Amino acid sequence: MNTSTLNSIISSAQKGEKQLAILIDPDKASDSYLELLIEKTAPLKVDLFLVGGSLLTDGDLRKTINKLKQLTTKPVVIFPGSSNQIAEEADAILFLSLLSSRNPEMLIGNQVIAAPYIKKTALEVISTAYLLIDSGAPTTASYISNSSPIPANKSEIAASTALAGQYMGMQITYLDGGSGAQNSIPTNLIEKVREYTNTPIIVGGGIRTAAQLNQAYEAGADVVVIGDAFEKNDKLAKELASFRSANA
Ligand code: 1GP
Repeated sequence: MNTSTLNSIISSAQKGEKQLAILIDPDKASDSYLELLIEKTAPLKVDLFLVGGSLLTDGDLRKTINKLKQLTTKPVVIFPGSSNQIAEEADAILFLSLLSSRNPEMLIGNQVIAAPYIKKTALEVISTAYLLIDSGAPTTASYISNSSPIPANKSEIAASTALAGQYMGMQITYLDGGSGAQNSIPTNLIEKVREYTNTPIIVGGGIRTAAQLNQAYEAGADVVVIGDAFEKNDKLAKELASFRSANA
């Protein structure tokens, strides 16, 4: 089984090399948008691209992945919002179980539906403990998943949940406030999860500045995901580029 994307995330995490992922929403990813995004973010040394969304309307996942594969040699990883977001053109898929929920469909139902389709592809499958954390207001992810996020001030619940995921064999922990989150994940919550688990930690949701990126890294995030802010702020790539080169 192919494990190259996971191995690269683990080995960078072990070396303390902080990784940056860009989340692409296929609904917003015209060819020209992707071309511009790749050009603007080239100085950032992006480590991987995530593609997917809690709700896709007119976007085309496969087309977005194909275009990205033409534009970058970095891994393109599906971050599926549902069991039909599978495309063999990607390098890997985060096989998510929404451990913060008590919704059986998000914990195991969708995974059973997706598994036989994934089996027919050469996708690298990365088992991921996925935790939604309350970010101040409902997000598309919390609404569509019909689940309550973990309260942001309950770091011990997040840490215990992440540890349970690790004990169940999950390879990565993803702490997500949801795309466009009002508040990013509190640093003390990331720290607590870091204290409890030794899987790589991905953090995303509402990160809009270099300072927030740095705080997430300092708290123990190995990979930080930014999506919404790149769509809304033209200057962000420049701001992050100076931060990334100063901290490389
Ligand atoms: C959302 O973690 C990702 O699932 C990224 O969030 O779009 O707010 O950057 P943003």
